[in-house]
Amino acid sequence: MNVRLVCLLLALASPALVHATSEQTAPAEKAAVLHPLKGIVVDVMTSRQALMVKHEEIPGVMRAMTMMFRVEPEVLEAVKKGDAIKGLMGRDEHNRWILRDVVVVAAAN
Ligand SMILES: [Cu+2]
Repeated sequence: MNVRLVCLLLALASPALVHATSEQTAPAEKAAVLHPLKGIVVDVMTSRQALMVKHEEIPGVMRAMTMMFRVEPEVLEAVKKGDAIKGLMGRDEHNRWILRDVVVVAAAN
């Protein structure tokens, strides 16, 4: 079997593989929907591995409010009270609110 034939077979096979994979993972993908969020860190809750964030409205998802988000441990070191942040909010596999890809857009004075 030459290389070109192998490539052709892979090209023919891959859409079917992608389709099968996306069907199997659809529920997880749905649970992992993330929405852009902007807000201010109200508190760094190290013991709960979470931030309390006063966030702006997320159109179609959530009104503006102050709420807790679980974050990666390194985020707890990278942000401080009063920082303006942006990130992606969603829910984890336990249905808890999470914030991912947290970036400080304006550090607290
Ligand atoms: Cu909220």
